[in-house]
Amino acid sequence: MANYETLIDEMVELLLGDDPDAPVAWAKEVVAGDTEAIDFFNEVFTPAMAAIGDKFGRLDIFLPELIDSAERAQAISNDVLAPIFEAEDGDTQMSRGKIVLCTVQGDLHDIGKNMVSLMLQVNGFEVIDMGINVPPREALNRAKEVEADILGLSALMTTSQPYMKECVELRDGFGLKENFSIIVGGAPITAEYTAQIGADAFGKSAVEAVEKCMLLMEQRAS
Ligand code: B1M
Repeated sequence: MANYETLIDEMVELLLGDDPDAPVAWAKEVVAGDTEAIDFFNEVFTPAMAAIGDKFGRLDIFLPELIDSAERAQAISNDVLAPIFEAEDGDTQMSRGKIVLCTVQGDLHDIGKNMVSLMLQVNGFEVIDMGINVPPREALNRAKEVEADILGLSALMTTSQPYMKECVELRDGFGLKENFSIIVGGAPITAEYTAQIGADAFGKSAVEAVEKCMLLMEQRAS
């Protein structure tokens, strides 16, 4: 049984250490051992990034270190985890549904959103990823234009969260509620906030985002 606390500490140390290549080499070893890639992502990678965020919030580290650690984390995600999840790919012949996905306006964080995108794709969803800093109207227009089933919104900052609310209000105001559902997620987002803004679903993690999107598709079909 892996000791996640120790692995979290090791990952944080390597993300902030002198050797930029060490985190990828270390992560490869960890997932080659007795830790499943998905458990590594949920129980080590994501909490380690939260710990990096806490250090930044406490001024233990500064922006250059935050940027370097994010690049190293993205490399673990792209070079170690993504190939494993892609290899475990399910039945991609069948499309479970079409999802327009983006990080909302004012927000440049995309490590989590990219993992959500990957997980949705390997589980058979067609994902149209609009990237980061996407204004509400652009997101809604794209969802309408491509006849999406679901619009997925990611936000990592309290300052960008209100754009999720704006997306829901605009969708409902334009009479598009029947056209597509809205799922929201990101570190500061909660089920309470989701209900408060009238979004249709909340994903706490990339895995939960897939489960919730499947549920939304079932609800839309019934
Ligand atoms: Co920034 N940052 N950052 N940052 N950053 C946070 C978010 C912060 C909480 C750190 C802190 O101070 N404690 C803080 C926000 C505070 C607040 O909101 N009040 C913050 C700040 C302040 C900033 C800047 C303002 C710093 C500055 O410039 N002075 C700046 C803002 C830039 C901007 O967006 N306009 C900034 C910049 C950056 C970097 C560019 C350096 C880098 C991002 C690189 C990138 O994304 N390409 C970065 C990082 C890495 C972080 C932290 C440390 C880690 C984020 C991350 O990648 N987590 C973050 C601290 C934290 O999150 N606690 C922080 C790992 C990732 C796997 O988790 O994204 O939560 P997460 O995604 C999860 C789930 O949330 C969920 O699934 C994912 C996988 O399981 N999920 C969804 C996510 N989206 C979903 C969508 C769904 C469903 C589920 O449905 C559609």
